[in-house]
Amino acid sequence: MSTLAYEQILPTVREELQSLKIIDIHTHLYMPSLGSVGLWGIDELITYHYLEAELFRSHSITPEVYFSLSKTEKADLIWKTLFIDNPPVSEATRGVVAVLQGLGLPTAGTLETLKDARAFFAAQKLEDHIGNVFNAAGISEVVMTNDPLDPAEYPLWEQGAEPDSRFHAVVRLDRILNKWPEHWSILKEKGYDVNLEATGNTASEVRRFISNWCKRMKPVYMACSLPDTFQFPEESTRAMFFREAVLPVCREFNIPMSIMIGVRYLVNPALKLAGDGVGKADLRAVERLCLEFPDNRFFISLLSRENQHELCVYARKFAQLMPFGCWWFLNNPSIVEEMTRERMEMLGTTFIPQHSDARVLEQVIYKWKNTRRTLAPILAGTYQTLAEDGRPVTRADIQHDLQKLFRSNFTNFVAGVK
Ligand code: FIX
Ligand code: ZN
Repeated sequence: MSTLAYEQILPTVREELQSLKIIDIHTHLYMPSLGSVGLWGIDELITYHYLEAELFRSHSITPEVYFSLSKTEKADLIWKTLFIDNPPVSEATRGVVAVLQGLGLPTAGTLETLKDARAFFAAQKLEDHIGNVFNAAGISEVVMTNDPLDPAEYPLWEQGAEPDSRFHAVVRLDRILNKWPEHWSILKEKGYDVNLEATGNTASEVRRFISNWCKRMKPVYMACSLPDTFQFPEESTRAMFFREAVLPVCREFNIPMSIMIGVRYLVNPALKLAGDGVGKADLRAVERLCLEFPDNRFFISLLSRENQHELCVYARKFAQLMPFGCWWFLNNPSIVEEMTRERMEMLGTTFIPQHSDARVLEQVIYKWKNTRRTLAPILAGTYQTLAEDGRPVTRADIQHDLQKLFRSNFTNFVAGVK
């Protein structure tokens, strides 16, 4: 294959990114058989917690009054405040506009636009709509976040929720690892010999619980989010569960553990899901996990911008670490650019650049449009510099790397192959 001239590199990267079918490795989307746990449609898009946080900066309504409104009333208020009264220039507001554009709908900041969108979504059949949305986003499949202790979700799994090859399961463990006192009794009621103090058979029973859910869900990995204060080792129930339950089950099923560190939960409780903040983590905990568990593989995403460079250093020390995504408050072009450049410079293509974290189905359209738009010049710049330094670049080189970055780094890591 012929080498690319300097000026051909950026358009080639753009073309290959556009035609690539991406695997979205962390979302809060759900396969259709999990029913209303999965969110979709214009009112869910407009009441996304990112937009709720932005509403309170532009309107005098208090969170208490806002959260007493109906879904439609909330969406009406956000639409008027953030899309009509003000141009939607933030990442999250512009995202809704990009979704409407991606679905061929009107995008003007008027009440008519919202009325047209509601009519469009009301006419959609979810099964067909999922395919249309995945096509528009350029993704082949997504990874879910499945909580075996979520009362809205676990009964559906116990009744035998129909799998869907476009949706991969993940066993999410926050309620066990971070909120044991509030949740131990659910395991007890289900016949597991556990107690609040996590003594006796608790660790082995938690291991049995997690193992049983892995048999049921067939997850591609297990996951948890962790506070910025996370430490390991430490004298805690969480550390014991990691050592005696979670990581042994990961080895039993040969799947990675995804740890997402840096959340300061409910900094402002009144904002509910929008109330979380961010804090810099102590990555010596990651270092200790890698040293103590060399046979475990870890996906890792950190919420603080200040942790990103040291994560690249740790990934150079421990091949069992797979950095992924520009998580949550980092998923903005100004930071995605910085993070991706330093990852390419220090890790080559041995990381996963992005996940959407989509909570509403159609968000994948704007989140992946943003990622392609932001990353194209970063990736092209890397190849242009390589060409300047004497190594001509081909379209095949670019195809090879994009496949790794957005597909096979994930599929190989979950399978445990290099
Ligand atoms: O813990 C997580 O999976 C976070 O991504 C979410 O809790 C968070 O609310 C989110 O959706 C961020 O984008
Ligand atoms: Zn998430």
